[in-house]
Amino acid sequence: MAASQESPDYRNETTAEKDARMQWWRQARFGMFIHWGLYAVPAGEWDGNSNHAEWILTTAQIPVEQYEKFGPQFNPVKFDADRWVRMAKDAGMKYLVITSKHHDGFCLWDSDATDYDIMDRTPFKRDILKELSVACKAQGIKLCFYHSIMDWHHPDYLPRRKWEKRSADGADYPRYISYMKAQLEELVLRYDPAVLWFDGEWEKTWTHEEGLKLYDYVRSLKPEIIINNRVDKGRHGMQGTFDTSQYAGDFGTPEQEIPATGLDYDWESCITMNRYWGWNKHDKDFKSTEDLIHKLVDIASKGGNFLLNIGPKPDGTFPIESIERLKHIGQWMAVNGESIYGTTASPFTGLPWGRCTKRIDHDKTVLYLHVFDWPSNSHLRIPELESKIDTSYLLANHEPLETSSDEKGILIEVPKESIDPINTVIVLEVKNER
Ligand code: H79
Repeated sequence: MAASQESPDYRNETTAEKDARMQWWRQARFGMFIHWGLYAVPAGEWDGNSNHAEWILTTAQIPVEQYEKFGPQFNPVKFDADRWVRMAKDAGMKYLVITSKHHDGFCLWDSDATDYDIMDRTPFKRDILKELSVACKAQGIKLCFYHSIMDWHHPDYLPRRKWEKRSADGADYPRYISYMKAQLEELVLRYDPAVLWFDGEWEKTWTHEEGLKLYDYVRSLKPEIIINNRVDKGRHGMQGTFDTSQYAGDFGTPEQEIPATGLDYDWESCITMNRYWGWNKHDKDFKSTEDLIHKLVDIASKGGNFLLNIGPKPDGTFPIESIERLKHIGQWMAVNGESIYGTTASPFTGLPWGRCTKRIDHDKTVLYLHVFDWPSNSHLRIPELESKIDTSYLLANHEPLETSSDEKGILIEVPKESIDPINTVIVLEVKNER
């Protein structure tokens, strides 16, 4: 063998270098997650049970050969990449994370490393990731990939599920790692993703050592790429927090939850709109638009990003309930986006009526007060604020507001009626907050 080359340690970067790499992501604050694959075909249903989704191979214990039969049935003729990207953009989202490969191992692009993909196993025969990359580029949305380390289909992946009949004889896990790396090279070099979002890292076969190597490998393909913490073994369950000094990963990944307070590193909460990630036709348990906007604001007020999931149908369309919610969130964002993009965590620990986001603008600090519960007496009180107020106004119409201060903090005179009952934003410009 040739003398081993010193490979750069990509985790050893300066704060300024990391800041530059994370800049667009911190500005973005809001992205769309898309879980789509063969599991959309059974739509959550198997053997009379309807409590399945993207995990159906495992939760319904479907043998691989039988699961493969969903391939010929996957023909999303209504898929329109421009339309998907437009819906994300109109909702105010700045990036899109789609499952290049979920745990079932099926690939949404034309991979050279396997025939278990959209071109070879479906009548659709269109490279979904290619079409999305063109649409995202045209519309200025960052395209990102979710890629599962766990793979229930690849013969070299280990361990097998306990209930499986497939033999593990001849399975070669290091060869599986090479397969995954070859696929990641295709994904990065062909489609230029802005983020790689790993998952399925928790099985014993995946090690901390391989996690570090995979992180460096993906960075070597595209040094400015951003990688989540599930590349390595540091994640604390669904909380998604991790020890950034020991483990690789550029951001934490709380799943279906929002941390109680901010974290001292970057993080992104991924949350479903209804119960399941993948399409389940019985799942009508959608969160309200109000709830989703409050979640977005709650997350921004703690310095995180919100990755909101859609589970498209097998015909290539989004569920109607998702379309409606995206549209309504977009209407709120069109008026109030300034209070979200590029903001940082609130200086307040708890506000009885809502949340606060913050922007430092040269020598002034702009506080955005998100009023979820509009006061009935026209007085909005901001406790614990001792700064000198420069100006205050309603973000929606720039109507100025009167402020006063006493020993209990600041008092703002607000109109009788809110502008938006879900969340009306008041801007406070202060010299030096707190
Ligand atoms: O892709 C979606 C889900 O299919 C996937 N992640 C989101 C983004 C997902 N996989 N598993 N789960 C969700 C729940 C699994 C939780 C567990 Fe564990 C895996 C429990 C034990 C192993 C993660 C690792 C939580 C604790 C340790």
